[in-house]
Amino acid sequence: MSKAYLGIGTNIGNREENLKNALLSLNLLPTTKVTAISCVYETEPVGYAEQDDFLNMAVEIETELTAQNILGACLGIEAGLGRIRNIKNGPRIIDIDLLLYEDEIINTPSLVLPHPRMFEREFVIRPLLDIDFENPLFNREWAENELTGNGIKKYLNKIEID
Ligand code: X6L
Ligand code: MG
Ligand code: MG
Repeated sequence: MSKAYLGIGTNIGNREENLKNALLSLNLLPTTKVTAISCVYETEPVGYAEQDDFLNMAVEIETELTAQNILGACLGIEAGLGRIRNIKNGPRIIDIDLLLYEDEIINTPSLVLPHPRMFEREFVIRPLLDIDFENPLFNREWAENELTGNGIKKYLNKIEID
């Protein structure tokens, strides 16, 4: 069984529903269980400013799938939930990023792990630290200027899945 961490973001439509649908879909993957979820944050867009605010969260999964399998599954779930890829860094119904898979270092054209820009993005790191503040994969000493709280606010302590 392997542990992996995923970042999820959405800024189109019913954002809470989109997050719930992503969690439900992940939990339906073969051999896979969502084992921890972060709080939900409302975050200002980064990379392309002229779009609505995001909801972002992180999840931990346990799975027998490989990192490549998970990547493929995430792209499949995104498509299934109606994601259309047009503007680079633009608005999306759902974005599911594989951030970490155990302590594996992967450098292939389709997948780079750990996610190369995760440590620069507070909308990724904040939720991960909710899940496991101690995890050596992402608990390195954060410089004061890295986790500012700017452009990110807690939106929900726990998303309710009925
Ligand atoms: C210079 C150039 C500085 C580009 C930053 C940052 C590009 C982030 C892409 C960047 C740059 C991204 C989300 C988002 C996106 C999200 C929030 C990306 C991909 N996804 N903003 N922007 N949440 N708040 O999930 O992460 S586009
Ligand atoms: Mg992303
Ligand atoms: Mg993505």
